[in-house]
This record gives sequence, C-alpha cells and structure tokens, in this order.
Amino acid sequence: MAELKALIFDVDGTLADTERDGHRVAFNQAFADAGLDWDWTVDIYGQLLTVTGGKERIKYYLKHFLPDFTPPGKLDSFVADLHASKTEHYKSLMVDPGLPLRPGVERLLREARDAGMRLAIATTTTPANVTALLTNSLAEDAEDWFEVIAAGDIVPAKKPAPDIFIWAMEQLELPPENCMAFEDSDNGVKSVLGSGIRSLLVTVNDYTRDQDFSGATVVVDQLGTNEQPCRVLNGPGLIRDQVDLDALKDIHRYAWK
Ligand code: XBP
Ligand code: MG
Repeated sequence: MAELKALIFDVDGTLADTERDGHRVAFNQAFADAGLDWDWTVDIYGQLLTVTGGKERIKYYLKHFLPDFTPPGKLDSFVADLHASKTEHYKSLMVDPGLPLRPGVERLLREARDAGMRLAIATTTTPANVTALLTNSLAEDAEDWFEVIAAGDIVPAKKPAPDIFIWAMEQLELPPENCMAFEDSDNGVKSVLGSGIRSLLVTVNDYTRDQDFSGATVVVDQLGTNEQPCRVLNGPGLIRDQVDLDALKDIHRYAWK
C-alpha cells in the first residue's frame, strides 16, 4: 500500500491567490519604472498566465501582443532586467499590503507538520517570491517548515513540464507513491501527472476554475475553514467540510488503489 509521507505544494494560486493582485501588479509597476506604457489588465494577464515563468511570460507578450517592439539592446538581458525589477516590486507587495494565504492552507500545513508529515514546495515562481510570501503571510520561520523548496529556474523546463516535481522528489528521496501534490492550474496538473505522482488535489481559483483538471484525484473550491466548508467540484466524496490530514490519507489511498 502506498504510504503518504510528503505533501508537495504549488505556490501561486494554491498557497495564496498571488497572481491578480501580486504578480500582475508587480509586472505593471516594473513596466512603469522602465518607462513602458504596457498595462497587463486582469483580462490580459489571464491570457498570459497560460505561459508559466515571468521571463517567459514577458517574451510571450512581446511576441503575441507587441510584435513590432524593439528592445534596447539584447532581448534576454532586457527581459531579465525587467523581471528583476518586477521581483523587487513583488517582494514589497508581500510586505505592504501583504497577501493572505488561501482558506485552510495554514490550518492544513500546521496539522501536517505537527503530525510529522514531510512538506515541500514545487513552484515556477522565483525563489525570492516564495520567501517573501512564506515569511510575511505564514510565519517568520516558515521556510524551515519545508524540507525542499523547488522553485523557478532550478530546473531547465517549467510547468507543464514535470521537471520541478521530479526534482522535488529527488531531493526528498521519495518515489511518487509516497507523495501527494497540491495545484491550482492545468499546467500544474500536467506537471504533477508527468512526474508520476497520482494523488493530486486541485483548489481552483478565479483564473483557473474553467480549466481542464483531468487526472486530478479531487478538485475543490478551497481547503475549507470552520466558517466556510470546502466544496468538492470533482472526484470522490472523501472530504467532510475541511481538507484535513485524514482526508488526504483517504485521497492518497484512493489514488493508488
Ligand atoms: C506561477 C507562475 C510564476 C508566477 C510569476 O507559478 O507561473 O511564473 O506567475 O512568478 P506556480 P515569476 O503556480 O508554479 O507557483 O515572475 O517569478 O515567474
Ligand atoms: Mg499555481
């Protein structure tokens, strides 16, 4: 029987709703600093989110929205500089005004940690962004809660490629049958399934709710709190009002039965 030993969390859209009011705002602040009149509206950003990775997203935007734009100097260094500026803005936004974790995330992380469950992160975002979110929205020492933080350019290919989850399992020295993944997007689901992990919980958000989560074990609206029970949108009815550790163990058994 596949024993559940580690929980591997995506960050953006899963731990917190960081895209609309975090990353998107930071991109626009960096564009303004650079004297660019680019405005990534909520709608445009939703289209650009199909591309993971901020640097890759800027290049996609230039190719598909501003094909006649000529960067000052080499494209890669222009994009890298713009992205570095965006990351600084994002880090500031995580301090002021800050961004709350999604419902039930802190509760589940604390329960899992107290029960000795190993925790890891597998995200496309830049490591500094993970640090900023965890230390400002979870706990000062929150980075230490995660045995592995697999983030950004640590792997050659970003989600939907499976590289980041494979790398995280290599660091954990665990096979897929001992791991469970948490995602919010179709790119994330493809990345998880491509890594061999079968137990996968998806929490949808405004940007991803209409995406295809085929292969996910369970899809919910959020993890659930005393005030706001979670709603199972797809998958077996293995969850009472809140996604807790017992529910995760049932979901894991179901995924590997
Ligand atoms: C989401 C992403 C990231 C962020 C922006 O990552 O695709 O690119 O949108 O962060 P995940 P960067 O859902 O895997 O956490 O600008 O640092 O890439
Ligand atoms: Mg995500």
